[in-house]
Amino acid sequence: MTTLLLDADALSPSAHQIFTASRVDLNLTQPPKRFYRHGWHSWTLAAWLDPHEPPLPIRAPEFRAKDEDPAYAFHKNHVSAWVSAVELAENDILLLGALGLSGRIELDGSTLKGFYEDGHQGDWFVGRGKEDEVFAQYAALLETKFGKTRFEKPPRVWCSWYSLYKWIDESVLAKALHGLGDLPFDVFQIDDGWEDESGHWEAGRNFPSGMAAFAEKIQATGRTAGIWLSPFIVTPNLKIFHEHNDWILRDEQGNLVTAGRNWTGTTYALDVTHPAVLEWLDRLIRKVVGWGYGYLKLDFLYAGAAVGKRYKEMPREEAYRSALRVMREAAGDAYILACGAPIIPSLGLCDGIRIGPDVTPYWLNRALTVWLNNPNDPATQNAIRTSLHRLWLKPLVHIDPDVLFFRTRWNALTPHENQLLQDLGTLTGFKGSSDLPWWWKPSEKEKVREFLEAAPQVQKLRRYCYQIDGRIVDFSPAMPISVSHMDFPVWLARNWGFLKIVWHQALPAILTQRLHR
Ligand code: 9PG
Repeated sequence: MTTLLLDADALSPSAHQIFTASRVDLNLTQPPKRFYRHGWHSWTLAAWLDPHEPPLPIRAPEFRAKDEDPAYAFHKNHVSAWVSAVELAENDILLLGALGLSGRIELDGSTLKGFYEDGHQGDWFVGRGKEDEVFAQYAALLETKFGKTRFEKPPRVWCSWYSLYKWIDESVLAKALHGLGDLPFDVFQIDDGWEDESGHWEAGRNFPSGMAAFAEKIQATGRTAGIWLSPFIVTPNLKIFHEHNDWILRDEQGNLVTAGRNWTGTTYALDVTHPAVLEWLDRLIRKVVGWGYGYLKLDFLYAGAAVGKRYKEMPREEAYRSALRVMREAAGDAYILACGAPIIPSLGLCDGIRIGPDVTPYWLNRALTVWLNNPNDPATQNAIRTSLHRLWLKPLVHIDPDVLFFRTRWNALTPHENQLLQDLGTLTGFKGSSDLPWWWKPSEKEKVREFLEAAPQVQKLRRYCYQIDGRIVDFSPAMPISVSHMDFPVWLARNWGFLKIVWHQALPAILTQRLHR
């Protein structure tokens, strides 16, 4: 093991260096004013934080498993995945970035401690200077190491999730496809809900004509057919869960590793080093591409890098990357959008990556975000915050901030909040929507066309402030992170079922007994 000791003062402005070490201790002489924390996967918080505020674990375990890197969910210090930075002075930052898959950086008082989780040696980049320049240098090194997207321009995508959610069937999707008319969407993507159960990847009961028939329908409109899959997770209701129980990842004690909850309930992670699992993944992707789908949204990918004891012993993110490579090869020319995906281990193997949590047609759910201390929860504010802190990835991969809303129907965002989300879409260049065409007023539909065709001039003024075609856009309202130290709401949520029984059954029983006495 080699630990490299560095002094921040020794790095002059605009200097950068590359080192090989298993640990790097970067002494800052004093605790920094701001600390850049980069979340592990698509939905996990990326933001400049006040280091005096200690990290607070997400309160609900179901969300912790889905939204955080499980290895550091209870760490006493802030831990950043692969890259971290501190502010030394106005627009003078110091960045420490790993160039290997399992690099993490902990802020311990006034020391930035970089380490490789597997204990091996790896490369590190240390750079000092203007924020955008230093991040660009780090991104360029990542490109050399892992590669970049193969496509010039991100596609414009219509996706079924944020209007229909799970409630899709072939007739409502056919109506949506027809309703889009000649709007310049390049991809029509079917999201979760086409399958009866995540893990059983066949047309569900709502798609009696089969998935190949629907892909053909999409292609007939001149668009690429897109489909959603969560290839690394399975649910206990599946046949393979029981028939191939050895495919499911277990921890050191032999217990199954959960991968958080999704809409169907608790999910489990596949052991992606198992040869039979890799073969199954290869066949799955070839089948779906064979149906005619040229755009694959691969979701809940973090499950491939869950903490556990694998068939083949290797660092979890290496296991993840090898399995993603199998799917990349099986996908041929198809576009891969990685979602819920560990960021750096996906580079070079996917074409686009979701860079924030899900958007919602409202700004924030205080119960889920604030009371549960979960800034990764689906909410437009959370999505804008994290995505904006990941714009530096743009030269490497198409960065998907999730869909934008053009509808006023079923939309509780204020016009200003909605405009901020659209402006974020402009910054990333990835343009998507889920609005049902019949929800748009004629003027809104025209706005969609204009937006999809526009290529406005964008200029960055400050960290959260941009100029888009002469209009000043300030994203600061999306930046605050509120946490709660109050336990009562959580207690209430946990005990709701019990309280209901007391209220509806026990209490009346006691009262009637009294009355009868
Ligand atoms: C489909 C969706 C969409 C979406 C993805 C992902 O249970 N949950 O709390 C939960 C939150 C978000 C989530 C899924 C489940 O979103 O980001 O675009 O594809 O899956 O299920």
